[in-house]
Amino acid sequence: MILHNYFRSSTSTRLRVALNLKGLPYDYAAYPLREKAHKSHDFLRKNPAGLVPVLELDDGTMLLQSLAIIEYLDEVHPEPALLPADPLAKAKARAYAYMIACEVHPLNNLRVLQHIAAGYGADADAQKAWFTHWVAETFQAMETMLAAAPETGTFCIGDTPTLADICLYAQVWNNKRFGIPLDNWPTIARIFAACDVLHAFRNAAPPNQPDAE
Ligand SMILES: N[C@@H](CCC(=O)N[C@@H](CS)C(=O)NCC(=O)O)C(=O)O
Repeated sequence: MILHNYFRSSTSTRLRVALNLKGLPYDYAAYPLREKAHKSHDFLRKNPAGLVPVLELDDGTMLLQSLAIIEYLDEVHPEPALLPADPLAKAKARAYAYMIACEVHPLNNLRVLQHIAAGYGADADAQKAWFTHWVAETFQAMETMLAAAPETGTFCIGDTPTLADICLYAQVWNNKRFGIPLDNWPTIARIFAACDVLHAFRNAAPPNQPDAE
């Protein structure tokens, strides 16, 4: 498999963690977003939406959307499971994942920050305030939920990492770019730290990628 991705992309980090947890080897193809490598003709043939990551399977199939790809990997390579088997626990794991993937990441994506800069005059400080606002909205709610939920363990759901932790871990790395501390969210900080000591997570972190700057 070839992972078409970028070290700083949090959706790419999600996929790298999932591949590592499953023990699946892949070739790393880097697309520097600031240089618009993801808008090249070559990449747009892989994903017409011009977004990373794309997972190219051995038969040339291009898989898009990090959560869809992770669920595909989980079905084809079931061990270790990245979603709980119990339907209720599975729904809760997905809910945390979607809180980040649907309610934080799309608002803070590079193209959104570039759009509010170019179209609405948002300078670096305004972009940071925007990014921080959307993180805080969801992280505060997640912290409240995780601190209260009986199923919260070492990780978001129990004591093994799931899709929820994968999304949490990648988003916290994204937050670091804007200097957002975790002080107000101690349960999230604890879960991030529990992930970060695992090789599968740490190895997937942005600074540990071949294209890291
Ligand atoms: N929902 C998609 C989002 C993919 C996405 O937005 N990727 C970002 C990097 S994290 C990207 O390619 N951004 C390029 C841009 O904004 O121009 C997924 O989960 O795969």
